[in-house]
Amino acid sequence: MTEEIRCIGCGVQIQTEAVNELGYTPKNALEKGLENDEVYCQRCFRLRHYNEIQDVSLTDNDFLQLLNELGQKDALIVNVIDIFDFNGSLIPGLHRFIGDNPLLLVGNKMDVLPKSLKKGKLTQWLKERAFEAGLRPQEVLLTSARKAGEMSDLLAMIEKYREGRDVYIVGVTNVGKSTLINQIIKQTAGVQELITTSRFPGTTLDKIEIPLDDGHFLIDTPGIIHRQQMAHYLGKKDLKIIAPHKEIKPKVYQLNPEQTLFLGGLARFDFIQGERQSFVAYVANDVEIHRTKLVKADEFYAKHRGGLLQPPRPEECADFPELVRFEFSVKEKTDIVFAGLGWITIKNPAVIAGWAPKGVDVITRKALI
Ligand SMILES: Nc1nc2c(ncn2[C@@H]2O[C@H](COP(=O)(O)OP(=O)(O)OP(=O)(O)O)[C@@H](O)[C@H]2O)c(=O)[nH]1
Ligand SMILES: [Mg+2]
Repeated sequence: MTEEIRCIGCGVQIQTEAVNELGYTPKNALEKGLENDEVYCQRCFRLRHYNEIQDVSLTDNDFLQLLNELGQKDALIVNVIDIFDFNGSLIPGLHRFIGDNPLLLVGNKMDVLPKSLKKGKLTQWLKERAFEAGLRPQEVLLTSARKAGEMSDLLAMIEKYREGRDVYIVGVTNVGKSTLINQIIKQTAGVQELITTSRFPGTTLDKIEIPLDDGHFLIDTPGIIHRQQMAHYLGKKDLKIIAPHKEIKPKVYQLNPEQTLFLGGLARFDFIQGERQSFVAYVANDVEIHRTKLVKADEFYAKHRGGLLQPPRPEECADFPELVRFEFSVKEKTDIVFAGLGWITIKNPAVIAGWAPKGVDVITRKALI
């Protein structure tokens, strides 16, 4: 019997027969890989060298099964969330899945938030929101997995709480779990970019076990894909535009009531009622914002979607869902969040509406900044 071989990049089981199926690796690539003890499947190879994604679909069932296993394990659970997309990166019911295991909550992608933001305040905000979501983490930490030199606090926490056990890194897709593990491997073993990471959702396909020095493992896991996220409705090129790569420059708009902002052609914000005030938009710097009068907004959108209002780019427009409206009456400083795109902060009482493509969540929350 041949031993099961796994791709070190994504965890998938390697096979050399079916070219179009998961885990395919040409025979000669497999032999070469085995010599170096580093086998990558063809999908990872393409992703790593050409940034090309081959679509696969993991089902939510696979993910649920993994979560169900967690409760039975005696392990430390590290839940990574994307601090830029807090609401979109919560795993519903996580606290029920982890049983009695200790939990660390890591707010990753700290680097995309404005530098002016105080870490202490952000950590506090994160703690409060986590508590509301039913999570009871031992510690809450902030990280930037892409940056070297910010891992020492996390490493110390992991050592403190794991007490000679395995460590599971869990979280929804794209929050940076694999990037975080790569950074840990780099700093502890000096190996670069071992696990495959990408801006596309669904990169890691199965568990990846990284041995620790006491015979236990640090385990990377595939992330669940939240269907109510903007990324689900965008093409690959547009995905690049909406995901912030570097520090977001907040954009401030002085609006009178009955004015509207368009976030590209992806979302819309109506200031319906209230005193003239400033609104601050936090979206990736490449997302262009346009202002118009509320009465003309429908017409403006119909005319300019795919043109002035991009993304979606023209060839994606036909498949792009219509915008759906959610109205809110805001009393205190509040963020209106467009899942996976960003948010707008409202300081003073106002009646507003947020529009997002059908299927994408629009919610309000206590202001982050
Ligand atoms: N700006 C920024 N980007 C990050 C950070 N960490 C990860 N990323 C980016 O986020 C994207 C997703 O990272 P991955 O590590 O593949 O995410 P994942 O959670 O492993 O995703 P799945 O394997 O699909 O579950 C990549 O484009 C990373 O470069 C960070 O700290 N800051
Ligand atoms: Mg991953």
